[in-house]
Amino acid sequence: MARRDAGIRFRDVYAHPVGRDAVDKILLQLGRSPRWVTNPLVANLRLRTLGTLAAPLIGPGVADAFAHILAEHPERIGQATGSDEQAKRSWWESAVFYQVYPRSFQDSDGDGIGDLRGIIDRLDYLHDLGVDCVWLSPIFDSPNEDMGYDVRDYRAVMTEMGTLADLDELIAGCHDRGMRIILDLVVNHTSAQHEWFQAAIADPDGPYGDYYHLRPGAPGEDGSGAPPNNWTSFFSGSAWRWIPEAERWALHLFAPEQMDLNWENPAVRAEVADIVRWWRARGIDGFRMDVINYISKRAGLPDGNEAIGRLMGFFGIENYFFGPRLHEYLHELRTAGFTGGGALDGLMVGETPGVGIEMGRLLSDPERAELDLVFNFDVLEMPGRIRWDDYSYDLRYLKTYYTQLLTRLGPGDHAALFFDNHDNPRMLSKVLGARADDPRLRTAVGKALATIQLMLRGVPFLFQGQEIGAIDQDFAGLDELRDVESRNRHAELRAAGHSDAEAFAQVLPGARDHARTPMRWEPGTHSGFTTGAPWQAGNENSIGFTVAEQMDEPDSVWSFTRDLIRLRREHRALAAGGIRFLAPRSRDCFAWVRTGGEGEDEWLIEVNLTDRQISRPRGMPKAEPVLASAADDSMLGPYGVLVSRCG
Ligand code: ISL
Repeated sequence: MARRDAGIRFRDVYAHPVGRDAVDKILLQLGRSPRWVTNPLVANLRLRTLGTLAAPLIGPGVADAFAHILAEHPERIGQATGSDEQAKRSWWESAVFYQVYPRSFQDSDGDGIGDLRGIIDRLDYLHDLGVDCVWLSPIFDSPNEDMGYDVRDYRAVMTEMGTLADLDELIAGCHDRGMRIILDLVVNHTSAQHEWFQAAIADPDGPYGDYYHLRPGAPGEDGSGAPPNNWTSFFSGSAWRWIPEAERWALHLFAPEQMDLNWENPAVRAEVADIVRWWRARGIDGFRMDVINYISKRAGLPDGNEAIGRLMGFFGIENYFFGPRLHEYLHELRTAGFTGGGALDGLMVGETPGVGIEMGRLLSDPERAELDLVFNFDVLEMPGRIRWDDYSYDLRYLKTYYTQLLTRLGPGDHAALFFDNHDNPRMLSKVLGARADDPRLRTAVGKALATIQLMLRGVPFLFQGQEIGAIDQDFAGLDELRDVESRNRHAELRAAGHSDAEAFAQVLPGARDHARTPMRWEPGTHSGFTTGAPWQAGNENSIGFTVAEQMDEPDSVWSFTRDLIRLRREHRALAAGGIRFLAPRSRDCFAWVRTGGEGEDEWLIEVNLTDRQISRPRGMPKAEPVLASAADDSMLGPYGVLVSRCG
C-alpha cells in the first residue's frame, strides 16, 4: 500500500486546518514561531523527508500520523468570508454567558452542597449583573466520581441538587427575567452506573454491548495481559478498565467510572438526539457539549504514536481529538436534535480541548450546521507551559493570542471568550500569584480581565466568582482536594516515589479544585454559601471580595463588570460590532476599536497589560473616556483600563 504521506509537502500540512492547528500547537508547546515552518526551505520539504530528518528529535511515525489526519479530513483552510452586517444575528452572538458550577454556587438546604433552589434564589443577582444566559455545569443524576461529568440518568436531576420540578422552575425563572439557560451535555461518555453500561456488561454480545468500546482479552493473573492499545487516561493511568463480569476491557478517556460511548453505533447517536429533544421540549435553550470533539474514534482504535504521546502528555490523542466522522456526527445531532419547526435553533457550544483556530472555524462554520462556537483552550496557559506549571502568567501574551485569533476569524466566525472555568485555576491568580493579596492589584487585574473579555469581539463566558475577583485557594493538603483528577495525579506521583508533600506541591498549581470553592456571597462563616459544612474547603477570608461588599463598592470588580456589561447592552458595536487593533508595536498596551454599523458609535479600548504605569499609545483616535480604571487622559496605571467613545 502506498504510504499515505507520498508526495505530501509540509506546506500541504500547514494549508490544512487540522495540520495547521496541530503544527501551531506543537510550536506553542515548544514556544517557537510559525516562521520555523513557513520558510520555503521547510515548507517545500516532502513530509516523508521531514519525518526522516526529524525522527531523531521527535521519533518515528509523526509524519505518518499527520498524513493520516489529512487523509481523513479533505477540507482546506477557508478564507474569512462575509461581512459583519451579513453575519447572521442569533441571540447568543451578543449574549453574556455566566457559568454556574451548581455544587459550589448556593446551598439552600444546609447539606453543604449547592442546589437548584439556591440558584433560583440568586436569579435576581445574575439578572442585576446583566447576564443574558446561564450555563449550568451538570445537574443530571450522577454518582459524582467526576462531579456530575459522569451521568447515570440524563432525564433525572441529581438528588442532592433537587428535582425536575425545581429545574422546570429554574428554567421558567430565567425566561421570566429575559434570560436563557443552557445545560452541560456530557455524551462522550456515561457513568459506569448508567443502565446502558450495566446492560452492556451483563450481556456484552447483546444490544447494549455495542454502546461502548468493549474489547476481549484479559489482564492475566500476573497482569501480563495488555489492554487493547497504549491509550492513556486524562486522569492518570491506562484508558482501559478490565470488567471481570463481562470479561472485557472497557475504554475510558477520563476516570475509570466514565465509560466512552461508541458513537459509530447509530443507536447511540439516536439516544443522544432523543435526550437533546427531551430537554429542548422542557425549555432548555441549548447545550455546552462536553469534550464533544472526542466522540469520533479512529477505526480499530490503533496505538498512539510514541512521540506525540510524549509531547502531548497523553498517548492515543491523535486517534480521537478530531476523529474521522466528527463532522458527520455533529451535523446529524444538530439536525436531529435541534431542528425545531424546520429552522435550526438552539445553541451548541463545543468544549473542544486540543482544537485550534482553524479546526474551531471548521466546526463552527454556519454553513456546516454543526456547532455554533467552540472553546479554544490555548489562551489558558502561556506558550510552552501546561496547567500544572507554577509560573506567572504575563498578560502581554493575551495581546498576541487574541490579535492572532480574532484576525484569523472572519465575520461569520465566533470566539468564546473566557479566562476561568471549573477545570482551571483562577486566571487572576496565574497573573498575580501571592501578590493577589494586594487588594489594589487584585482589583486592577480583575477589571483588566473583565474589560478584555467583555470588550473584545466574541462571546464572553464569565465563570462564577470572576465578577468579584475570585482567586485560588491556599489548600492545606490532599485531604482538602476533592477532584478526581487532582487525587489521581497525586497518587500517580506518590507511586513514582515522590513524598506526599512533593506530590501535593506538584498538583496544587494546576488543581481544578481552585475553581470549585464555594461562591463568596458575604463576609462570615462559609461566606453565606451554606449553613452546613461545605463539601469543598473554601478558606479564603480576605476583606472586600464578597458579593455583598463588592456590590456596595462603586470601585469594585463587580461594579466595573456590571458597567461593562451595561455598555455592551446599550451599544451594539461593543456587543456585536467589528474590531480593529491599534498600537501593534506596543508590547505593554493592548488597544483596539470596536466598529459599528452606519451611524453607530465606535469605541476605543486601551488596557495596560503590565504592573507598571505606562503612557497611553500615541495616535489613538479622538475619544471621550466613559469608563476607566487606574487611568487618566495621558497615563494608564498598573493594569489600567480606558473605555472611550470615539468621535
Ligand atoms: O481543562 C482541561 C483542558 O484545559 C482538562 O482538564 C479537562 O479535563 C478537559 O478540558 C475536559 O473537560 C471536560 O470533560 C471532563 C470533565 O472532568 C471536565 O470537568 C469537563 O469540563 C470529563 O467529562
